[in-house]
Amino acid sequence: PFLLTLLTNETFIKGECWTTFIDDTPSLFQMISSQNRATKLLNYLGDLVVNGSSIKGQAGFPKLDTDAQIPLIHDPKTGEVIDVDNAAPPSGWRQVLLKEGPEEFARQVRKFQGTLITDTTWRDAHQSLLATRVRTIDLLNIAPTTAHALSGAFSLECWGGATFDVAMRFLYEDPWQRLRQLRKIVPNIPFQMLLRGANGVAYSSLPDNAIDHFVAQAKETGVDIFRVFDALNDLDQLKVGMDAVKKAGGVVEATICYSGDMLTPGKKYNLEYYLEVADKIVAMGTHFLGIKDMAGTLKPKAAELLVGSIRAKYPDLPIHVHTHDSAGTGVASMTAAAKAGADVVDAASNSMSGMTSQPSISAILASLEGEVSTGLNPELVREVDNYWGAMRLLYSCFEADLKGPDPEVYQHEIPGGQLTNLLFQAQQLGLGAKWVATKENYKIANQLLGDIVKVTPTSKVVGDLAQFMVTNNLSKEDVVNLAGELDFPDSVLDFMEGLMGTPYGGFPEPLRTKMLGNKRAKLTERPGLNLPPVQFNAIKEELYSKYGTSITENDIASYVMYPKVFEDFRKLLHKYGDLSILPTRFFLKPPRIGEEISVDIEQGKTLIIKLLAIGEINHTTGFREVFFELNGEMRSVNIEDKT
Ligand code: 3PY
Ligand code: ZN
Repeated sequence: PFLLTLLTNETFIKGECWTTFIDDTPSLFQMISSQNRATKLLNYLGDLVVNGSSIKGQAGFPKLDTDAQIPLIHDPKTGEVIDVDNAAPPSGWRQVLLKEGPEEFARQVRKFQGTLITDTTWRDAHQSLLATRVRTIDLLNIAPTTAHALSGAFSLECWGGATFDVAMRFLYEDPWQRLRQLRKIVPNIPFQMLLRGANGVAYSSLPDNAIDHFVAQAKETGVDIFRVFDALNDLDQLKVGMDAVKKAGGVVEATICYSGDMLTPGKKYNLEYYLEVADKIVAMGTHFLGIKDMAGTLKPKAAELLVGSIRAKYPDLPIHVHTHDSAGTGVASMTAAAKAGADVVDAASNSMSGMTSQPSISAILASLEGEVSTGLNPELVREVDNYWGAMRLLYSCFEADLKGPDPEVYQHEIPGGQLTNLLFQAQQLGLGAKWVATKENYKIANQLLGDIVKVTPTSKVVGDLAQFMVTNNLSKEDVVNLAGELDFPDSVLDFMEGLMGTPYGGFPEPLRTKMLGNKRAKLTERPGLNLPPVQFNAIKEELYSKYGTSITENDIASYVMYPKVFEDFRKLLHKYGDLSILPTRFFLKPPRIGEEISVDIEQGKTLIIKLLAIGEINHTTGFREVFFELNGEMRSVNIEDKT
């Protein structure tokens, strides 16, 4: 049809005005562009049909075989259905932030009579339960409803942590586009991200100017509140992230990472230690103090003691507590934190809560009912969750299938997201029987490394060492005795070199010296001081020459954070186009013959695609022709059969 349109275009026939032809006939070129996009999409679907899903970590197909329904939510006063697509959402805490700025916003949150809620469903909950695989389209679909139903929330945690690289690496989507699109739909609830201090959203330190650039982009694209942590509670490393947020004008939530159960006598990380870290963070200047219990080892009594002690010392400091429900005490711990004076606690939508995720939002509201107000309406919260129940089925192929709480978390101290990840890996490798050995060796690896605070990236170091020990059948003594000869995982050597900062109490010796040998030097100061600054102009030139001038500052930030991941993502984008528009069912599972797929490629433009037939393999080329109907017309694509 394009050729036909072109050949019948009068200007084209007359051969007139070539220079203005493009400007005068934009519809023709929009047509080329959308046909091009449609062809790329058919190539993805064709590949899915012939070769199956290429999504890493996918086991089986979604259990949901229909479109998920968007739940209707009701006005609490009138009982009428809220028209979420057309009615503006009620103003929320973001309006306070935009009007008053970060300091006054923090003051007003502190003054709120009660405890507010951060909903982590869009970030940590799916990072912890579904291998971070929830796609943008499924967040966008529920965003208008969420903006209404959770308008009183402190924040939606929706970005950062593992979502950044997983989006490009495994979902073939642009994380910045996700943020921008969500921001447009949710103008009223602050957006929160997780920033790994001087590591940005990567696994070891980056040059300081890379962190500044990344954070400025994140703020500009839609993040309001930055939960900044350092995996070793190394304050020099933490400060890099905090300073970047301050420069960008964001809300700083500098965070203490809570490791292990401080109520157990003799623990390295005890109340005294945490109060000392809190003092130093307060002295550096932060809008909020975060407490991040990444493994879920903060028992209710410890929450009461820790939050209560900080509250007594700093009556005006807003405190935000984060936990995981791995041991099953999440609701009790958050309730205790709220009663001890926490201003904000984290929770996840019910169907996305529990176990390695955050505790259930409705259970927390019920526990606090009549005693502590939260600014949320329990009915609306419940209504939104119907959607997440369906999402759990849609993403069933990424479930680690944890069946219940793991009280052993007080011993192994594995962070929530990592616990499911390790279990999932053990199952996929057919090493289910080695799961107990993995947990046991995780404890041993932690001791070998000097009992460190474990959260990304240091938790990966401990996990990698544990798996290395299991795979190579090494005991604690073997690691110590053979340290100079063994070929340790890179992450372990990075940690020992000092590329993730310095652990409290120093590095384990003589193990560090033996492991590093003459392969690596020992850093004596924070890594960012030695890393050469990123040459942004040179990078821009390089990316322009590879991908053209449509490269944005967001792209540059992605490249600086994950060069290879970004380049691989661009290759896929070139091959398949923007796949974020494809409904998840058909992103993960081939359509059946005759099944209709509806894809909104842009506002007001929908493609209706139907798989018609799969051709025989051509034994000379190894390709198959796959036939589709696209908006009523027959189209075919040639796909290499790799099976
Ligand atoms: C991350 O860094 O991704 C985390 O979720 C740490 O808890
Ligand atoms: Zn977490």
